[in-house]
Amino acid sequence: MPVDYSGTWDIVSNVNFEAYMVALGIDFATRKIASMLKPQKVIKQDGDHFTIQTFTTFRNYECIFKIGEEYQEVTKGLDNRTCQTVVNWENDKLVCVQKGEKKNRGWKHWIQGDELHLELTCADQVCKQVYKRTL
Ligand code: YOG
Repeated sequence: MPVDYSGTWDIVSNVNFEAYMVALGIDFATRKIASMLKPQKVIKQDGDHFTIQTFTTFRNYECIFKIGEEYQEVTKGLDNRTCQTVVNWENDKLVCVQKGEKKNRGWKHWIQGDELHLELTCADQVCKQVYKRTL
C-alpha cells in the first residue's frame, strides 16, 4: 500500500520560517504577522492527484496537482510569483520543484510515524515544519 497523506494536519513546529520568508522577499510587516500563524493543512490524495490546502487566520493557499505533470503555479497571497511546478514521488516522499525567478525553490513532504513533515526551500534557506493529525 502506498503512503496516504490525506487528512487534516496542525502545525506543531516551524524552524527557520523567518529566513525562508526573507529569501522569498516577503516584507517585514507581513513576516511579523506570518510568523504568528499556526497553519493547518488539509490534504486530499486520490492516487496521484493531490489537493493541498493551507489554512490560517490571515490567508489561505491551495495547490492542486498530479504527480509528474508540470503546471503553472501562481503563489497568490504568498510571494505572488509564477513558477513552473512539478511534484514527483521519491519513494514515499513528495518532492516539489518550483522553477522560476527564485533559485533552488521547492518543498518536500514525508510522513514519519503520526507526523507530517514539510521542508520548504528557497535559495540557501530551508524551513522545517512538522504537523500532527487533528484529534
Ligand atoms: O505548501 O506552498 O504543503 O502548497 C508558505 C508561506 C502567510 C502569508 C506557506 C500565509 C511562505 C504571508 C505555503 C501562510 C511565506 C507570507 C499560509 C507553503 C509567504 C508569505 C497560507 C506551501 C505546499 C506544501 C503546498
